[in-house]
Amino acid sequence: MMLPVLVTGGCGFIGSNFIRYLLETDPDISIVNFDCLTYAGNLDNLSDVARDPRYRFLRGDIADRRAVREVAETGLSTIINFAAESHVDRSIHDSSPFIRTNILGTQILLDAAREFNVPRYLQISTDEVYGSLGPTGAFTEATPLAPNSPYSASKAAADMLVRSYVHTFGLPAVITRCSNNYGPYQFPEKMLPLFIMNLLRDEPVPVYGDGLNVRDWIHVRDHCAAIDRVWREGRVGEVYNIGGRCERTNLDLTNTLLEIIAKPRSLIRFVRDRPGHDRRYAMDSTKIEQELGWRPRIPFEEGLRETIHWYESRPEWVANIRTGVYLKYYERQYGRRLSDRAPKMKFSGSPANAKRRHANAKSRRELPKSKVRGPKPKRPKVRRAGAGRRAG
Ligand code: NAD
Ligand code: TDX
Repeated sequence: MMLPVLVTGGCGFIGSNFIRYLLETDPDISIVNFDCLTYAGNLDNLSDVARDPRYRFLRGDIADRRAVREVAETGLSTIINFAAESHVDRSIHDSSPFIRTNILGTQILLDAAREFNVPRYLQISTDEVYGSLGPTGAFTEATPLAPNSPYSASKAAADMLVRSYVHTFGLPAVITRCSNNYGPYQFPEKMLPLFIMNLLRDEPVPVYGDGLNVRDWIHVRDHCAAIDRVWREGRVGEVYNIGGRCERTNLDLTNTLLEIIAKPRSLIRFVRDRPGHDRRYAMDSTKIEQELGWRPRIPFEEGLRETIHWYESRPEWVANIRTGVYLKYYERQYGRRLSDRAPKMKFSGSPANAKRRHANAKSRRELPKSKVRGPKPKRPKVRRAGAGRRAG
């Protein structure tokens, strides 16, 4: 039997789909899933395959050098690194875990691959490392990296490390960069599962800014098929872009969801924008299509319907996630945004816009005065006598 493939982050969205894909398509495969189970890691995602003799779960942190060495010294045929902090909004709140896992963790995996002569290393990266596009064109593998969020900066740093290990040490590594994935088992902090789950509960959906940001959507199964090709046949030292050829504005996508789930447009809320929000992503996947014969196969509407149905028919999976920690995150991310929302979509949350919003609401009598909140006046920083000391 072949040495195992080490899949890191296999309890997350794409990793769990990829493990299931490998088990379905390769009878001779042997997989070790190495995951430290952050908030996004979920053993339920693989409960159906947990007893498969070709699969083993090992709880471990890729930023823990000793733990990584221990698993690598047992012998591996490949390392496929999915493990990451993956949500842009969380990276804006606190980038520290992103630096630790995405950069340090990648470095530790690369060192282990070198030390134990692992014959293949695949880094799962993202379109976001290229930055943001104008209204036309698409990212190619030659597009310079220009990450705009702490998340994408940490992924770009990891890509640069991989590149340097190929160049300096001859490490047999390859990088894939994919666009926005959708499908089953996605944690509902990302737009699609969040919106689907909210709509199924008749709750509002928070669209950032004007809703005209564009993403290139791909079904996770198409992404898994592409990773499988690149892992087996991709050329060492190369980058392969993977895209769905499916650009949609967030607003178009939201309207499609409303139509499929049969919910009213009144559930749309235009809320304060994500800081530094990239306007448009689009991937040119010509290279993987021509070199490796891959192309996306799942039509978007079909994949979307199937995905909605999946969330609808998994109330237990959803209930296990919608616990206190998730609700606390939701409140932090959306509580203020939803109560501050603009009455008209075209205004964003800048102070100047808040003034216009206020005036607009008053003149149209759209909002009761008490509900219109402008930016809070800045309070002077005055230290109260005795502040910081406990009354004793
Ligand atoms: P996810 O957040 O759903 O899952 C991440 C997984 O990594 C979780 O199981 C988590 O427990 C694990 N993990 C986190 N830190 C770890 C650590 N220090 N050690 C071990 N395990 C750790 O992410 P996802 O959406 O499945 O993304 C997987 C990969 O694909 C990421 O590298 C991401 O950057 C990349 N990617 C994602 C998308 C997308 O649309 N979701 C698109 C392109 C690329
Ligand atoms: O509540 C929301 N409202 C909203 O309008 C959320 C969560 C998102 N959005 C917008 C922001 C984006 O324009 O929807 C779009 C998609 O947002 P996310 O689902 O957060 O994805 P994105 O920021 O595009 O990044 C995703 O694709 C690339 C993944 O999260 C990354 O891990 C991947 O690298």
